[in-house]
Amino acid sequence: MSPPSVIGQPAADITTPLSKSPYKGAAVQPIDGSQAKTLAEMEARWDDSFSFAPIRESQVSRAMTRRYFADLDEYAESDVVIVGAGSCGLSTAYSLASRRPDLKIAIIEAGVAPGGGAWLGGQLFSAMVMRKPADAFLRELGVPFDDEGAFVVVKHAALFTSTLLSKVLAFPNVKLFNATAVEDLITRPTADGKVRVAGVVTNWTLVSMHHDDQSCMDPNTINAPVVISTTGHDGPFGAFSAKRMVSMQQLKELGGMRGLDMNRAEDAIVKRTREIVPGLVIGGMELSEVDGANRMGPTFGAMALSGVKAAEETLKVWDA
Ligand code: 48N
Repeated sequence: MSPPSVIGQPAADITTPLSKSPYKGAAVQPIDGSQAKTLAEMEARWDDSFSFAPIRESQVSRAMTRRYFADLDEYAESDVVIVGAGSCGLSTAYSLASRRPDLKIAIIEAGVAPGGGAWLGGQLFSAMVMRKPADAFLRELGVPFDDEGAFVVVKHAALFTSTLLSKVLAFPNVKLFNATAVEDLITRPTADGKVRVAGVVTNWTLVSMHHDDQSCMDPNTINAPVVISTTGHDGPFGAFSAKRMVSMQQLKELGGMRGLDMNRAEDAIVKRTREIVPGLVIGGMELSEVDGANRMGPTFGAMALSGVKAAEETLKVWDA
């Protein structure tokens, strides 16, 4: 029995695209080998003969743990550590990894889900606005957008973030350690009595959140000559490195994020993305807590271009 008709037209065959689809220009995906081509074929393929290849549970455990611990071993010495996989951190990782496939880049993200605040546009609305010239970054990623003149709109923020995330994770020289928090920074003294940042101190995020009710849950470490901190301006771990620089007396005080002013905020955040102390570059909204930039609210161009700039500032440090 053929399925009930959709939008008033009986489907001749559920594998045949509806000719009168309301989704104009809907890309009709070619049916590839993973999909049946006829109703008869559909029925046949799920019969008693269907079965997954056999496995022993320990094979699954070893497939995961061998890779994870090999990665921990390999990235214990990284060339760059990016703290925070929000829109700025991921844009930084993309810009750096695409330009320098020779650099080993570790991304540490406290959340189980990377992406930070970039899964929605603003007040839980879906669309994401980016002011020009950030559209160039979207073109580089291949993210489609509507051009509205001075700004562009991605139809769903998750389209930007998932595309960026998938490209970052596909780089062979990038490893994402999510559900992992940076709890401190590794430092070295400099000749003038200050500090150079030389890596990060990490722990499982769930462990970091229970230091007060458990004892002796010491952390792990990653050495790296450059750390890029993009931990945002709020959230349970927000503005992490800015706050740590104050508590280490390398910054006098937090700058204190100012009120919302899109025009001032986005220019300032991108222009001020820089190396704050030797070995530590800060970008994205975390910067508003370093020197009191305004917030920009639901527009994300500065996050993307602050990431591009953070990558360039890092290469300056690296090539210095
Ligand atoms: O998305 P965020 O919070 O930060 P950014 O700077 O990438 O993007 C900011 C942007 O989403 C806005 O806030 C927009 C533009 N609104 C502005 C406004 O005016 O309100 O991502 C930071 C990421 C998060 O995923 C955190 O989980 C993570 O950093 N994080 C950490 N990860 C590891 N260790 C830590 N200590 C840590 N702290 C935060």
